[in-house]
Amino acid sequence: MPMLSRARSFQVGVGLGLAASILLSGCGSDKPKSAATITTSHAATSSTAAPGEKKSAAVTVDVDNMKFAPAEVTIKVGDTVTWKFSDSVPHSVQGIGDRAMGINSPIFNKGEWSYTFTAPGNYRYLCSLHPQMRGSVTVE
Ligand SMILES: [Cu+2]
Repeated sequence: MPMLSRARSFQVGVGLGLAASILLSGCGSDKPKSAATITTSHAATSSTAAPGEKKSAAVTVDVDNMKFAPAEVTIKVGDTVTWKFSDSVPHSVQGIGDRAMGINSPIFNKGEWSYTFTAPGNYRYLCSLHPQMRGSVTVE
């Protein structure tokens, strides 16, 4: 009797070595590579590391070259925005709509004008002489 010892069951056990299934997803935390945001020069106001006392901050918007820069700023309630007029032609800051009624500067050739925002919301404004010049202040 031939001993049929050839019970070779080649189980092709290709154990899928769990390779390369780890998606390295935990890298870039704060590095948006798309340089799409133009309005973030100093949109963030002061450091929030003032324990206890609520300190108001100041943000400056440059009015030059026929535009407000940055055109959009974000501040907190109680913060002050100062518009700094430096252009060769006069400009002003005039709020758009009821909410922004209080924003109404004289016409400046040179100088600064400030406004303190006391209620949250989004405030849009323009230059009364050049209505294409637009800006907004978001108060959080
Ligand atoms: Cu203007």
